[in-house]
Amino acid sequence: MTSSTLEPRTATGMAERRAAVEAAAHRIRRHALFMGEVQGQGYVGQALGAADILATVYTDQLRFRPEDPEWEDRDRFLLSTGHYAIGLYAALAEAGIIPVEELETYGSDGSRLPMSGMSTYTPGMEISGGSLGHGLTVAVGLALGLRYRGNAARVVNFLSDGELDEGSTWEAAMGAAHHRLGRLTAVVDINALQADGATAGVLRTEPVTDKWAACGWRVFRVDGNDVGALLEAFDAAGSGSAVTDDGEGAPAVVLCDTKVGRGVPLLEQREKAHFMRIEEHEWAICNEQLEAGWAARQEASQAKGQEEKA
Ligand SMILES: Cc1ncc(C[n+]2csc(CCOP(=O)(O)OP(=O)(O)O)c2C)c(N)n1
Ligand SMILES: [Mg+2]
Repeated sequence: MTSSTLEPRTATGMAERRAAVEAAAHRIRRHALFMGEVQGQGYVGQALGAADILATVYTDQLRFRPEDPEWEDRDRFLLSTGHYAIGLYAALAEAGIIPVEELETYGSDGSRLPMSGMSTYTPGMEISGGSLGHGLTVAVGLALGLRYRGNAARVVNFLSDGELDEGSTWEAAMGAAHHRLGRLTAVVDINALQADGATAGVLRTEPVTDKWAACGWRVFRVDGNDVGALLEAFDAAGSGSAVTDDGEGAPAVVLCDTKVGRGVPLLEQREKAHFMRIEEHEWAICNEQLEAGWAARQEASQAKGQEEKA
């Protein structure tokens, strides 16, 4: 497995930033398949779908010190969806907060990397998230507390579309706008899926853009597997004239339409995608498909670059 530690924001130009994030997203996908294979199952589809979001946040957006995960001025990333922990562990390994070698302990007895995220177990895991629908409420309190203390850290809360079924999410959304928490960003993984089936069939939450706007948020909706679009949305969400130096302003939400299993066609087509059981012989196919897709994309972007130069 390739390993590398990413320093946040080493790249400056948009093309460079995008390339750095895309490479990190690929490694996050690789790590996720590796962890899934060790366990033989898991929330692999979510990690693959959200890899571009996680890479954007950890490679490009957040300020943190890998050697000091408790650094007081760090930006906070709150994963309210505990079952997405596999994706976050991959991102934390990429960020240098946990060792890449530790990923193979995922889901094992005594591991710091349990299947559902636990803040007391894992460095860089800000909250425990097994009970869904609470992350945004914690994020609101945290953002408010940081502002009272004069700390300019950004708070980013990652939610799933299933969490939009929960009343507590909307109470928090209204509270954030009421308190003008301009340094709070919510990011929603709209993968159109929940444990009980398609999101549209469980509870119709659309039009979600209008709902967030009605609660007083600045809203950005993007293809959550398009790194360029993610970078632009996160840049706009994080700063700008919309937020005062004291952090007062409308909070921002980045609504990300993603594809479960993204990057591995075999898994993109799975019907039962919430908790994937993957046969032993299928892991090699998954890894091959991931690498083949990445190689093809690299070739295409190199050819495009040469065309543009010519
Ligand atoms: C408060 C609460 N209610 C129910 C559950 C059971 N549960 C676990 S995952 C899940 C699906 C939630 O939707 P989403 O996160 O969008 O699913 P995914 O995209 O990962 O398939 C549910 C209902 C839970 N963990 N917490
Ligand atoms: Mg979902």
